[in-house]
Amino acid sequence: MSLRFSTSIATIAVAAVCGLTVAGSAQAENLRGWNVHVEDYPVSHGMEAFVKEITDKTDSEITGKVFHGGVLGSQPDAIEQLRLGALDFGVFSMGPVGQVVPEASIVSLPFIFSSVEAMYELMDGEAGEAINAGLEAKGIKALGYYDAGARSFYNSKKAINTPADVEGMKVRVMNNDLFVGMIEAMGGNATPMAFAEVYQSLKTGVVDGAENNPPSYESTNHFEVAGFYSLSQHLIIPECLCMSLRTWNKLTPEQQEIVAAAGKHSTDYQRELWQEREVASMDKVVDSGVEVNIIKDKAPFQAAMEPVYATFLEANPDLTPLVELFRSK
Ligand code: BDP
Repeated sequence: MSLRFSTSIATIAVAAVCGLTVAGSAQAENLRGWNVHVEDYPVSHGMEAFVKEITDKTDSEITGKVFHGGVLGSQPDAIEQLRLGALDFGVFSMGPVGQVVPEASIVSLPFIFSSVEAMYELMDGEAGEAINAGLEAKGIKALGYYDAGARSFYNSKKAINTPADVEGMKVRVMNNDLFVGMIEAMGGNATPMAFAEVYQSLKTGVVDGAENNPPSYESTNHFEVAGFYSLSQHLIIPECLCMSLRTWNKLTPEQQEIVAAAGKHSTDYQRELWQEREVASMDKVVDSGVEVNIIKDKAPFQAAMEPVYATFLEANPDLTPLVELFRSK
């Protein structure tokens, strides 16, 4: 609360100073970027490449700094800050974004994408544009979709092979009601919690498990305190390289073109890095003794998720055609 307050005061103060000193000329921008991940992570490298390209192509008219490791606050807070213009850009999982933008929740429906390739195709095409319009209506400009692979369950108790294995388990989820419904549909107890708190909560038994992609499971050291990783791959959630619409609207058309191109290039770069890191992360957790099990038959998990779709479509009947479009590939 107090952080948000002081940040907005600072923003107003900076805006006032800039208004006085450079009125009438093209305004130099120093963009602030939010990132939840550690510095050596595909998202982080993608964001750094984005800033570098913008700085180079604008001859430093626009510069920027990425604040890694979630030091500027939790993801739900950062999404709000970005909408207000107190943050200029960030990479957000569409999971928590969906709590603000209903369209964005479509990509958080379990098993909505048949594969990561289908996700790329849909997000880069007409379906992605429909989501982008929803984001824009809430003050968020999408510049590209990073890869975050597929999320699977991990816990400290036992291997999960069927939905019944989740029964009675305390599972941490990201901030979106959909994920609470997802765990409850299998008889588990869902706890929405900030990413930064998960390690300690797993360690002390506040939760039994969580779910994430291999690079996040590995880079957070969650594998050290939750040694069963069951490859359910129930969620393929892309991540948005997003800019505050307020920041975007301050740019000249030429600057916007540069920023959009940098967004596209950093997305291509991140997707390449992602593929490599997924393999490296799996190797690392397997080498450290994690018990990984592949769930070959995902049909029981898919069937268990029907109530999640029903609840979502009941609350958002107008999004039915878009959900169908996403399910068509
Ligand atoms: C990671 C996402 C990150 C989320 C995190 C989480 O990259 O944006 O904050 O999962 O589970 O995979 O909170």
